[in-house]
Amino acid sequence: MYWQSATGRKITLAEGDITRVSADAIVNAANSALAGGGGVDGAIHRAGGPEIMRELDGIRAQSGGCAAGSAVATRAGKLPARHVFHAVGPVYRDGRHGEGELLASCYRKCLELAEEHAVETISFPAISTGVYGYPIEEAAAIALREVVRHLERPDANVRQVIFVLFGRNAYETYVKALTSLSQQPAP
Ligand code: AR6
Repeated sequence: MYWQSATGRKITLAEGDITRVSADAIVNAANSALAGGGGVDGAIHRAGGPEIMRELDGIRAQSGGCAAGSAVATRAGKLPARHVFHAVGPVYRDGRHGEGELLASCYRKCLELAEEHAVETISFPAISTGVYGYPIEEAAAIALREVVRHLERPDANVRQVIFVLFGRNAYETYVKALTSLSQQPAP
């Protein structure tokens, strides 16, 4: 399933493992210590090899880590990509602690990094919807809103965003969110 902007830029939804999908940049759902972990973070480090963690060690030594709502870039090791953008999503409490703004900010920061690195294709997992507990329906709406906004910018270099969703339920949730977004009249 996909969506296309008036300028021909695309959002694609895919079900699967993000480490198997080629893109100029792959987004990771990291933690603020940039220390690696389970979920998509574990899969990215396993598939990408130790080079990625070595680079993160350098970033950590310089700046101590990465705040929630932000992201840092490394090379991609053995992954089918040039860059990994390690985004730190919010831990979901009850939705009244700024979680929505922090999650939106993750997507904006990754898209900013994409523009800085002349990225044309970028893949995202559903940041914060695993261990961090963000309800996936709400997270999908935020992710799609931020990406559509970016792709509608006349000066955007990014031309394709791929959401790689882990499991049927996540995929179908995104399909619903994208369908309802496509049915809304243009602002
Ligand atoms: N490809 C695509 N999506 C995946 C994959 C994969 N290989 N594996 C899991 N997902 P999570 P978070 C989905 O927990 O909630 C880590 O330990 C998963 O089903 O990976 O942001 C970090 O180090 C879910 O929909 O990330 C942090 O400490 C989504 O990716 C913490 O977890 C995100 O789930 C971050 O938690």
